Amino acid sequence: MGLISAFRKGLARTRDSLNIGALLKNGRRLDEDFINELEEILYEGDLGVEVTELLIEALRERARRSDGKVELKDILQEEMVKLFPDDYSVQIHHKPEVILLVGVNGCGKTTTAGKLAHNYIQDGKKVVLAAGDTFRAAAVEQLEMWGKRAGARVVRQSQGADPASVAYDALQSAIARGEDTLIIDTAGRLHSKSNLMNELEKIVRVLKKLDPETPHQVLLVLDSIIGQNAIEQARVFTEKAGVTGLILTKLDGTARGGSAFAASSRFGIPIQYIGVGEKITDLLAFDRELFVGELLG
Ligand SMILES: Nc1nc2c(ncn2[C@@H]2O[C@H](COP(=O)(O)OP(=O)(O)OP(=O)(O)O)[C@@H](O)[C@H]2O)c(=O)[nH]1
Ligand SMILES: [Mg+2]
Repeated sequence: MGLISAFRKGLARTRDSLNIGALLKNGRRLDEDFINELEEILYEGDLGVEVTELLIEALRERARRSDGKVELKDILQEEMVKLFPDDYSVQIHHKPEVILLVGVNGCGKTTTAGKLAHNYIQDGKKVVLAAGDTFRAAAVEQLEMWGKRAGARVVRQSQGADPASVAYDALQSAIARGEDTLIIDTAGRLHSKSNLMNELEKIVRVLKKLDPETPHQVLLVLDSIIGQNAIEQARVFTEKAGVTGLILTKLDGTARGGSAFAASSRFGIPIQYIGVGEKITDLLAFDRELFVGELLG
């Protein structure tokens, strides 16, 4: 499947539910009526109050300056794209590149670890997965299954082991073996439980003993269905673990894709990937033009 159709599939429900396409029909112009109708849709579409106000203000400004020459849909596309931070391009090479996956229970971390490993392996990288969820029964086996599917080595210890120690071992062996990418899975944790959040801090601290620049990426995995809750999760995980990017999973199953704007725009944290299904190939590098384009239909 091509990238555009994959984005289309992933955003179908959100697009149909927002239905901005209908609003754009019948020769509408960028006037106060249009802006008010759009504002209502956005409030209901999980973009959040702050982001909605930001967008509406930008549209009013455009309306003041508009000479009517730019298509309404193009104006909307331009202003919505601007809501996403645009600094994804920072691609400094590290070997190994250390990626820590964090998030609440069931958001899709382990699945995403497998999909990410697959993506990197497709890119010709040697990938190692670290089974940092030592808490949940069968978590290690689940990751090993993904490792097998993707063709990645898996570093594990026994259930109940210290996740920081698993992460440390994995990094040490990845360095020794000259592997390219280390992806660390972690146990699901509620952002409101401070002991579990401190455990994340410890993983980061211990990795830094081996290499102070690691982890290079801390990716917060967010289940799209949580909507506005994404903001609070992004706030706490960023505070404790220095989140560098977001991964929005299960977009295929929900109409709440608008929350992507909220979490990303509010904290200026770029979305790196979106999950659009349960298969190993269902993880797409985020592209804000494609994302907004598909939303507008
Ligand atoms: N439809 C769909 N399902 C997904 C996606 N990503 C993950 N899932 C499903 O979500 C469920 C939970 O995924 P896991 O990867 O086990 O989530 P987790 O965050 O590791 O869960 P814990 O380790 O228990 O915290 C599984 O049934 C996955 O197949 C996605 O992008 N789309
Ligand atoms: Mg898991």
